Amino acid sequence: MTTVGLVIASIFTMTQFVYPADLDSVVTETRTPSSVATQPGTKRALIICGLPGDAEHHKTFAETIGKLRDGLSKNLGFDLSNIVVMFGDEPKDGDEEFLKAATRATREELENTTKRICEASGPEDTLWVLVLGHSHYDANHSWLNLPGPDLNEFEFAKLFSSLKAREQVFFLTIPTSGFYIKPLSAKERIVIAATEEAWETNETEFPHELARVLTNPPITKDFDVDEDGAITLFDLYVTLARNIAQSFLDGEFLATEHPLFDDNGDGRGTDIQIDYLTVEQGGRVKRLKTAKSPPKPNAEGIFAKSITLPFPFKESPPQETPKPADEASPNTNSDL
Ligand SMILES: [Ca+2]
Repeated sequence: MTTVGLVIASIFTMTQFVYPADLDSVVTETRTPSSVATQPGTKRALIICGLPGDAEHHKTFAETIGKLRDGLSKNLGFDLSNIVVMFGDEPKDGDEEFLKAATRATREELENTTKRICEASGPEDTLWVLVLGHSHYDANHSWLNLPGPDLNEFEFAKLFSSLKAREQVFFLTIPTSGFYIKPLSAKERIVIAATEEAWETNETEFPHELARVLTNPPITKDFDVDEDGAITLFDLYVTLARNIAQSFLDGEFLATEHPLFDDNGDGRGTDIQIDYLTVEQGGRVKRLKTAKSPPKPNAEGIFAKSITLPFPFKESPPQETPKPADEASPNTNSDL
């Protein structure tokens, strides 16, 4: 990220953490924003991976699920016992124990498990739902590929219709996931889709980038994309969208996934990342102009900015101090 020397005052009410004055001078330390410690309720996560495909994809998805679980547990305060994993494939010898013990992600088991989670979740609780795997679009619906009967976006949304948790976050990381926004959308429910609607049917990079950021977050000053002094769900989403856009640029590929975001319940996904991506990344970087005008009531992203995430505070690595020329190239022939 390019360094912008502007500190944009937050217009949102939230507990903020303060950067140390000498940000670049200290090696990594950890610290938890105080607002997270006061969050009541249980934090649950449900990771659903449909049919992964061939052996290579089984391995890739298994590794990504492992990282997601690690990141949720180590960096976001989810107890491992409250992270439920459902996997579409039969376990294989090389799988980790948690995956071997995972419930099979069939339609029937999804109905049972989500019913159980919805019943257990109270109004003070948190539920994050992460969906991975493959899908197919039949010109009417996006279908999550499962062992046995598949599930479309409306059927998926219905699984969570009775959910009362205060913090509800959905990451639909599958192809054609833009279709899931409309049926899932609700006021103060965050729905993130890896792709637009229509024909973004290619395998997605989103779940793997999510796993990378959750396990190895950027340094805090880069992670805080809106520079409000807190790492929130807004920052996480924009970071993911930006990293994915940049990865297509780096590979000189045409971007085949364009993430969308909804948290205002209007049923329409928005590319709220657009003001934080460069023109080359598909954005328009107009942060200063945007930040000067207060957002409209019910604007997309306001609720996400109120959800502070307990990522450890991470400093810049210490800079290598260049050695003076005479030290860098000692005169080994000083006796001559
Ligand atoms: Ca922020």
